[in-house]
Amino acid sequence: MTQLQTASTALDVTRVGGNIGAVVSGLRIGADLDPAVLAEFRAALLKHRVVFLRDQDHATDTDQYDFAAQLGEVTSPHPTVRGDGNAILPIDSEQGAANSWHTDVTFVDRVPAISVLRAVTLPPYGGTTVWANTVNAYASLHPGLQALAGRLRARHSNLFDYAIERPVTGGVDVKQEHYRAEFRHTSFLTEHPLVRVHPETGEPALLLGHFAQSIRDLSSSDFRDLYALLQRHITKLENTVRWTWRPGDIAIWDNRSTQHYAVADYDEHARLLHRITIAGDVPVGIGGDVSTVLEGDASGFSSVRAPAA
Ligand SMILES: O=C(O)CCC(=O)C(=O)O
Ligand SMILES: [Fe+2]
Repeated sequence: MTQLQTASTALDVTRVGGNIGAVVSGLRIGADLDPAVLAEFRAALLKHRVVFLRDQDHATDTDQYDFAAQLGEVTSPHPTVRGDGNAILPIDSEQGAANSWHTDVTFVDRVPAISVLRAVTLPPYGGTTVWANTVNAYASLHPGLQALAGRLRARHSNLFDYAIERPVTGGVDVKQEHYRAEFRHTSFLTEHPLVRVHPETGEPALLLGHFAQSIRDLSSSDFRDLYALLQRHITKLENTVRWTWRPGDIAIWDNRSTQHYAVADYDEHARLLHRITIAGDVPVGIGGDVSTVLEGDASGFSSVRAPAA
């Protein structure tokens, strides 16, 4: 039998779905990871779009931060939400649920590259998270639709209409209202190419999700129909992976090639995760066009990484 010459691998990568998602084992998060391990980890992340680490029960906020800092520049918690005042954005069921499809923080020009999400408190049932592959969604479109999408630019705002995306049932909750007000206290509006080229892999990906509010020079009804059509391709079940959280789990996703959705099916149970994001580039379209800021200054969120030439 021929011996396959492969680089020594420190990590085990086990796919979860055929189009997205893998469990990575052999990595204990914290400071000072071996550069070779980090390189392998990053390659797995770029390939599988979202990777899951299990059994990281030792991990504290500091371990999460130290790990994240080895993946790139850590951003502040959020452009409008204070979080822990340093790097962590608590994803707390008391403040609401992210149960609509989105890519994180697309209302600024410097869309985060990577998100690192750690389970802190989990409900006894439900509360899964689903990710979808936006590179695959683009690649599987009809060439005519690819050409159409490639010519368009969408406007993303943090003032999107929660009432439409997430109908409130059972009255308005004070903590949720407070969070919503904090989220919206400064308005951001950024125009992105609808198809962005992934800065590390060169792959085209659809850039949409719930912060997208309009498409330049398109009527709102045409926007809604086109948005629905493209989101349907993105969120086709075969293009997704659904993760059932266990204590000690950490999910890391490439925010440039995915959308995600937090399934809010855990009744009144508490659910808390801690998120850290890694700074990303300003998106560039397939024609070389760059995202432009229409409103808001995100310099306090992360430094701007110039678009790759
Ligand atoms: O609650 C979750 O599982 C994910 C929430 C979310 O959208 C995020 O962490 O960016
Ligand atoms: Fe999110």
